[in-house]
Amino acid sequence: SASCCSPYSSSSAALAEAERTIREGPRNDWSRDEIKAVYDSPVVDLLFHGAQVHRHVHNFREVQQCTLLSIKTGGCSEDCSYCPQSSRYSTGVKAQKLMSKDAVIDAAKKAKEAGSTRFCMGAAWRDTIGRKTNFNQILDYIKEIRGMGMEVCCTLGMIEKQQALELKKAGLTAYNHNLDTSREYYPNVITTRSYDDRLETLEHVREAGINVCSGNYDMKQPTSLVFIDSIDTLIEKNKHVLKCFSFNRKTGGIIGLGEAEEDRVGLLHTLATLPSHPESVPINALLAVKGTPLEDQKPVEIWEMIRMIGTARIVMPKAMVRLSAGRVRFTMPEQALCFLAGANSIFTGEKLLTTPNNDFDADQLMFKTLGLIPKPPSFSEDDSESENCEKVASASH
Ligand code: SAM
Ligand code: DTB
Ligand code: SF4
Ligand code: FES
Repeated sequence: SASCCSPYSSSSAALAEAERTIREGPRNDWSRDEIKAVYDSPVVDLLFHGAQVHRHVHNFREVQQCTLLSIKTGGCSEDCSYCPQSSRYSTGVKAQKLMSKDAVIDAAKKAKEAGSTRFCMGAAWRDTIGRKTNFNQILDYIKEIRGMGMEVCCTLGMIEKQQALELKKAGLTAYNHNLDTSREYYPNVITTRSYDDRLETLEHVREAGINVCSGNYDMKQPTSLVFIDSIDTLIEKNKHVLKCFSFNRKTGGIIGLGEAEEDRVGLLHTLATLPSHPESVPINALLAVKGTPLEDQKPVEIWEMIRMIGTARIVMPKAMVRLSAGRVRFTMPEQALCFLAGANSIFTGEKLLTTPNNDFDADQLMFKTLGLIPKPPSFSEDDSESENCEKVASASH
């Protein structure tokens, strides 16, 4: 692109867009070319201006630690070509049933003791349709772990709106559902569901928040409502009257699948132009697992991670940008660059879902060496939220 071509020019799209973001706040009318220009900026600019936006919007040294647990492993009917849990590939991952309550709560307690503030449960399912018993069990796990003072999030595949409402009511902090790659590249990676199927689930999760809100604003102060064109700006501008405003969506992607840079830009563009930015954006680097169709992919380089993270930070300033799978391959100085570019969340604990993660001791040392601060859990201002959601959830039956 024209914005970054002269070797003698010190201006870049990363600089211009970071300044605009700081001046005008988040926006979701990005064009693909604008995002491409940020992505193509010199790496040092992505590092510096990513850091600028990061420290303007967040507590710069704070990094969220969250622990993953695979509560239902393997035997998945989908064909995601990166995934060791698909039943179509021989990866040595054994299919298991949903873990018992005791085992899950025990793992959450251990994670909390180790300093984690968010507990994430993953299930290898295409969707939750027809899994009522298991789904209800998971609602119970969520309530219990939330009651321990941790943020709880989960990723269970595709869900319907009613289920999103029930999750919200149980106290779920966020729902994770990745778009993974660009719309164009998607069919090369997954054939058993479409990009639009994924977007639809994200929409259900978003609507669960909006419904809750629209049933829940304080009618005693109607004059303080500011009406704006879209429901998102309406919610944003009326936070003071709307007791709970949006259900957190967590959606990101995975790089190193053989996609072109254009596809990475395409993914970031889709995310940054959602009706509201995701609460959190996981950036995964493929962990090539033996037995999957992607077992021989070339490992992602640190510079590719930095480009993704810095661009995500500049175009979605408020989101938590998560340095997710693949971190185990990066050294401490390499991870330091990711934090500088704008990453502010990681997965800690010995395992991700099925693959090994960074050592507990190595992560402790990294926090100490780099001067990182563990991010405390944050809950919505109003804790009667789940009560209100209950009304809406039962009303919409
Ligand atoms: N079944 C659920 C779903 O598909 O939404 C949740 C679990 S799935 C493992 C969550 C995400 O982990 C995927 O969308 C992908 O981005 C990431 N992931 C899975 N396998 C990976 C691998 N081998 N390397 C890096 N990231 C991976
Ligand atoms: C996400 O984007 N990455 C995490 C979490 N969300 C669920 C999962 C990574 C899984 C890596 C492969 C595995 O351990 O099985
Ligand atoms: Fe199943 Fe999720 Fe793995 Fe795809 S990524 S095979 S849906 S567990
Ligand atoms: Fe919970 Fe990602 S699945 S933080």
